[in-house]
Amino acid sequence: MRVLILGADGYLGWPTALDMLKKGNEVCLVDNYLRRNMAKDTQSEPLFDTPDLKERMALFSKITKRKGRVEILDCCDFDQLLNLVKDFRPDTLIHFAEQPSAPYSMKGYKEARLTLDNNLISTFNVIWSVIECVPNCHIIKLGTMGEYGTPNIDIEEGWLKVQHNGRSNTFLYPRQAGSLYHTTKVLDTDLIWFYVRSHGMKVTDLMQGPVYGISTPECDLHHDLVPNFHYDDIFGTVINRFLVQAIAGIPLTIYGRGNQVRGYLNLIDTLQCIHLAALKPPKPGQLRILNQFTETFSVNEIAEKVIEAGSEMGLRVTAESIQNPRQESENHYYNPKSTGLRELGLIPNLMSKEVIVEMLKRIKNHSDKIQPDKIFPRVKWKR
Ligand code: USQ
Repeated sequence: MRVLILGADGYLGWPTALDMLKKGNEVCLVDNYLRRNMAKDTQSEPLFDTPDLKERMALFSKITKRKGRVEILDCCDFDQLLNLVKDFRPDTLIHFAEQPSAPYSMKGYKEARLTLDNNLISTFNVIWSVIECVPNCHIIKLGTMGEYGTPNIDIEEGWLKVQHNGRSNTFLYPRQAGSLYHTTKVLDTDLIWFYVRSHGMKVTDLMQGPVYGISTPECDLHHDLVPNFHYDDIFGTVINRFLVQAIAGIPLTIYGRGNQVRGYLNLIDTLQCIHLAALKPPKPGQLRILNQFTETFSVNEIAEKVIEAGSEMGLRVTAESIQNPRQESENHYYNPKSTGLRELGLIPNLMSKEVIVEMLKRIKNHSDKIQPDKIFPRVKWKR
């Protein structure tokens, strides 16, 4: 396959690119370093320094003799993206090029506006560059389980059959996101669904839960190939944050009552899901929505698991409920379905004690780099 990866410098984009190269695909990696710059601006730098995309790719190709093309460009610039798509002619386009942080999107007007502009315009440009140059290309778009929110009914996989006054119809499952970031993903889905209907596009929208994990087999070929790993309050996801807090001896920061349940998955399973989706595209005119997580936990359950794994390593890990900076339900029903990816062949790597211990050991090797002032929440949803 000819695979175009937008947002290839990110936590998910970079390991996906290496995985696609290893599998023998022709890969073009695109990024404009938005996340790197936002992390610097908000003092949220990752735990490990990562060389820039061109340097990292040069290193990977030196080790493996497999080389991806790297382009530094902004997907919000339509002409640049269109020219690249025209030239590279992808069979599969994977769109990660969005501002990924819910807290960042809730910081203030400037950050909310950047999130809205960047996420919607990049998606709109992706759609139009495919329509204009490669209408048969399969778009794989990273959405989020957070699009659904926490409704008091079972969460279906993208669609809901509604019975009304004796008639029935199937609609996009109702969405009610809990941050502006998550709301931009809802708007993306609506945009995509419109163009799928009007232009017969082939799109997979992956509703992904929070991801955890440090590395992947290809990223482990050299210490400079490891993905960026955030543990700060803005870009760090909850499990990665708890691992760092455990090593730093800081009580795990449970927001509010800690009964918030989400669907989680290991970084290596994100790569599996994307590869499986790419191998079996939907039909023209089909918007395929897949719920992408492997297991659900409450925040309290995650804390218990990290405490248990920590004690195995002789660490005395504690947890503390702190005021929740977000507006979210702390006690809610949560029963999301996720059968589509398993039907495509996903074999989940679950969050066992061994997996957590392994991650803790890796972080321990970098404990001197942990900056405690990056840990406590700095952004409140409501001021
Ligand atoms: N939480 C804590 N303590 C912390 C950090 C988070 O209790 O120190 C709680 C949050 O309040 C929330 C849950 O953990 O209830 C998950 O938070 P998160 O920061 O791991 O995830 P979130 O902000 O929802 O966003 C992350 C990614 C985002 C992706 C999303 C999937 O940053 O890009 O879309 O996970 S989902 O949440 O399913 O929408």
